[in-house]
Amino acid sequence: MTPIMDKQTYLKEYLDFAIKLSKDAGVIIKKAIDKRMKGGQANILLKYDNPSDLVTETDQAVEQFIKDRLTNTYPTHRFIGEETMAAGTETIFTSEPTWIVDPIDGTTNFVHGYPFVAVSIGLTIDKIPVLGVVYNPLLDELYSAAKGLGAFLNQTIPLPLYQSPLIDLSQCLIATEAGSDRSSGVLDKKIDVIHTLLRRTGGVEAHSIRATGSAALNMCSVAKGCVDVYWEVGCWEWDVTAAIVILQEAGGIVVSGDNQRDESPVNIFSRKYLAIRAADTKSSQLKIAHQMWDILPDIDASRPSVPGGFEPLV
Ligand code: LIP
Repeated sequence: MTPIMDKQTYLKEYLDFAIKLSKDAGVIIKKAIDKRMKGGQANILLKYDNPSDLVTETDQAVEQFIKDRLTNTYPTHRFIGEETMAAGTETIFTSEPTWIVDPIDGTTNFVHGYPFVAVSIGLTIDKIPVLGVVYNPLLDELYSAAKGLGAFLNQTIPLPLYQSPLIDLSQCLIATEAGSDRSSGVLDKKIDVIHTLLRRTGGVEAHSIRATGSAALNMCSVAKGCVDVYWEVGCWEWDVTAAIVILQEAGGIVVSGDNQRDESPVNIFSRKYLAIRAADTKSSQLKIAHQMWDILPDIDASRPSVPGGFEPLV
């Protein structure tokens, strides 16, 4: 990047770079899954000894591949990656350009061959998410966006694909996830929310619930317009940063997934996300957000104490 470049020009340069990087990473993921589906091993490891939070050697290899390529190309930029943080590196978040990467979002799907697996590459500048690329190499679907440049599927098809008025939560298709915290204090509250969303008597009786097993792909489905709402508590900044930009550029909003009713854009480190698709008016999006907030309990998603710490150092 040269100083005379304007913001959109360098964002376009970063975007082209991230798209190529995601496709190259996708080749590694695709090869690994093909090998596994022919009887190979996934070499599954457990993160923090949690049997519900899987990591594989492919997650680690793909993250190293992405990190090396980023560091060689943009040596002054910072890096936050799922596996780097899991290995105990501190999360340092500054105004410098910072790449926030999940090498495989949907690791459990990767292990089972369920085809909702994505590499997620986000970028913040001045602490604001400005660029996102989410690539599913199994379905060959690439979602990309940069601030002010629009959001696209496979680089040419503008998002959202589908658009209709947002009327009421009862008419919504809602994505959510079980997540990796299976303690009953957390799980019971999530199941209660799902029950309230689906129940007829005293509930919302929404159209239905979906779960792809990938936060990034859930949010990209909202960007596409085929899912109206996505709510998750407990996933991480690397799961959502790229997809937040894609959804925002597709006309959607992402606010806090707790019950504080904060209408401003979500803090990417909050681990509580509520995404609403594009609609003809902001007030109809906020109506859906408030209807969700009406039923959301307080769920603990504090950042665990692990070697190196997980609180972002700012
Ligand atoms: C996963 C998320 C998923 C969430 C899991 C986990 P991973 O990411 O995308 O939506 O429910 O807790 O965070 O671990 O496959 O990168």
